[in-house]
Amino acid sequence: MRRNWSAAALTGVLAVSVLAGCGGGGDDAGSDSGSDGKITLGFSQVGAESGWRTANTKSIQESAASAGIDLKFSDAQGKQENQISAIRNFITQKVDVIAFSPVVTSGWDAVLKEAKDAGIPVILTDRAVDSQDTSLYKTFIGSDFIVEGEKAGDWLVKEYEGKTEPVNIVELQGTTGSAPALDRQKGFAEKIAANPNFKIVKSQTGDFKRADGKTVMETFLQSTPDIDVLYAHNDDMGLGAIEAIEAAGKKPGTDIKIITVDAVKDGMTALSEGKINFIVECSPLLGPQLMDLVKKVDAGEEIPTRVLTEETTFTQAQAKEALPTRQY
Ligand code: GYE
Repeated sequence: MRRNWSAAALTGVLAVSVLAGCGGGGDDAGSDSGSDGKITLGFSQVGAESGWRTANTKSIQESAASAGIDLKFSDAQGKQENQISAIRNFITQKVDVIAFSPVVTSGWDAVLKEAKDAGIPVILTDRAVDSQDTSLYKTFIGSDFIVEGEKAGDWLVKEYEGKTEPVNIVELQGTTGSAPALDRQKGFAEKIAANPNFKIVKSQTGDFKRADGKTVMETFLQSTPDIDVLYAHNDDMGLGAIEAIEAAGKKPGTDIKIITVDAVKDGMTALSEGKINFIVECSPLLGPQLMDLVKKVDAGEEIPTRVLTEETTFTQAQAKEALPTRQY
């Protein structure tokens, strides 16, 4: 399909690689692509904020290795400016494909345009951007976070079916301005609107981190004695909150019902122990599918503009059953 740029650039790229073959070309660690015929993928990761993220990084690194793709991996430590400069570096290094998991949704147009002008295809991984111009990237692979929030809300609505007393909910949001935080909040809010007894009494970011989940939950517990439910946008924040709840002399999962998202091993263990009541799965194992898309994009093949991850939900019994074979 879009052979136009690849075809036009191909001769040039080959010539440049041959010339650059023994001369470096500015790449770090001498991982000069092209000379060995490998596809070079520049990947900018959000950071290492959660168990989900660590599993995602592992999946990407392992599947790049087994797909024979030369991966240039960059960790942005949670900062958008680091991601922007990593992407600019990838452009300078003339990688074949760029993939990244955008820390927040907004502010990407300029750098994405630079990649497009350089003829380097971009794949969004895990999180979306709010750019109006969808020609700035080839595809977006990842979960539907609104659906995840809806699944969390549906469970709660069922759990309190037929009950009439007020239900005080506190929410630990993910990273401010990130697609999963925005969408998990939205999907959940839409579903719980079905029951007028539900009230979100506090909602604050815990940045998807365990330590922040703990400290924010401490402040929730101090200011609001009457918490019935905690909805945490990921397992890690939920696990941090559990520590705060126990320190306050309350029983997580019993005194306060807890719903989280991700279903990483630590979360699933807490669920199997009854400290969490329900987990919505979000799979971090995007590596193999991503490498497949990278190869197709590099070959100029047509690919779907949206690739959705398949996911489920877990109750305590289901967590017990799934834990022994859980990969992450
Ligand atoms: O749920 C959270 C991580 O973007 C889906 O980011 C991802 C989220 C995941 O830090 O644990």
